[in-house]
Amino acid sequence: MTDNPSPLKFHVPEPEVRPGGTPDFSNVPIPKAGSVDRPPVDVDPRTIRDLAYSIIRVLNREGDAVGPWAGTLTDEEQLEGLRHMMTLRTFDARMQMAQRQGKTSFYMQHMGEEAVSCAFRKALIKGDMNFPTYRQAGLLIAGGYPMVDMMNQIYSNEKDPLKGRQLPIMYSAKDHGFFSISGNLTTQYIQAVGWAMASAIKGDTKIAVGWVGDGATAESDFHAALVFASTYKAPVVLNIVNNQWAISTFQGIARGGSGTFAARGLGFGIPALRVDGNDYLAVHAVAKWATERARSNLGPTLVEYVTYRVGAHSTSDDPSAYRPKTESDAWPLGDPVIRLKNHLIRRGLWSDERHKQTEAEILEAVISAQKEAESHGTLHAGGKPSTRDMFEGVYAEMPPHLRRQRQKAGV
Ligand SMILES: Cc1ncc(C[n+]2csc(CCOP(=O)(O)OP(=O)(O)O)c2C)c(N)n1
Ligand SMILES: [Mg+2]
Repeated sequence: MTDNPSPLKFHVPEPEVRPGGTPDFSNVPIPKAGSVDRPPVDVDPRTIRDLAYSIIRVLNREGDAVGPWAGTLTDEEQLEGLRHMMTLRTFDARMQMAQRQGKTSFYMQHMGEEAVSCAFRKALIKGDMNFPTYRQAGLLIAGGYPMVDMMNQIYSNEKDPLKGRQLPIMYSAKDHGFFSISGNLTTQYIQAVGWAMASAIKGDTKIAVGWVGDGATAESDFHAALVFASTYKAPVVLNIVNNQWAISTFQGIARGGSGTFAARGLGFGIPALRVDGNDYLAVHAVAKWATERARSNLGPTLVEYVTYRVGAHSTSDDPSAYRPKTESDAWPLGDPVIRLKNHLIRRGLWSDERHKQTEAEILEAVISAQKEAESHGTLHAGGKPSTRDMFEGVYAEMPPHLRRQRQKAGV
């Protein structure tokens, strides 16, 4: 023991830059597209630990699809993928505006992250269940869920499938493999593992997918989910969407001393991959790999999507208070819509003219859904769910205190 011990220090990670500074992403090394091996799905996890520290990429700077992860989608599927991402972006823009017009109290956008949920959805089959966060509406858009039902929920109007009982954008659609979103972050991660275990216990063939943001991995539920998933080799894919920010907190706080978020899986013996989240083709290829593992009784896979949240956290947030305004322009993995568009143009399957025309068609379809939804009411105008609905559908049998309250309300 020393007689004069030095004072102990406490460490708080700091982002590279603050507002007014020059954006710097030198902490995000970007491997060349096509440079990461694609192991067989039954690989021994101990031999692919490096995949938790690299980034699987398919689309290169020139817009070519290269390397062993390329080739999981047909031309038609790629064109459809582009349309899904464009639809989500337009949907977001219209709903963001609707919030500013007072038609809903709240909205959350996906700008920059469209590839993650849109491409992942295409690796799933009917009956599989997602346990999403609020930033995976692409699962619904790419799964063909009606936009008008999403808008009815956002407006909490008389056709709201959830009857005004959920915060706007916290959808729930069992038939579309979309478990009810919880505002309490990361509760869904353990639920995903539990659902997957139940599916296996029943001898079913359906798999589960858990979703979490970089910030919310700091919740205890994240770690508990990994324990159960690894011990019982649950048929689940565990996704981490690392969009660099958790409201105003940069990813370094939740990541702490760990090399990457994906690397958290290694201590549990769970195969862990990092993928370019702005590369539709790479996201799909990794989603196929991970879902095939789950379907083949090979157990869980942890996937980190490296992406960037271009927009504000929500309509209640102002990012200029905590990051440089130009930071999104400096993001080294580009824009997912533009990257897939350029790839399709390079292959002669698409053109700038067709892109503009499709943008106009999508805008028209979104506006038409919006008009229909608004005819059923918005936050402060028109039809609303009935007061009676507030009491229904929560308990199988209504408890006495709720019955009394309902009688008092006269409904
Ligand atoms: C348990 C819990 N803690 C805190 C919050 C408040 N909160 C809502 S979103 C959010 C940030 C989450 O960031 P991240 O997980 O990175 O997801 P992102 O919004 O970036 O997609 C916080 C702190 C909450 N809803 N639940
Ligand atoms: Mg985040």
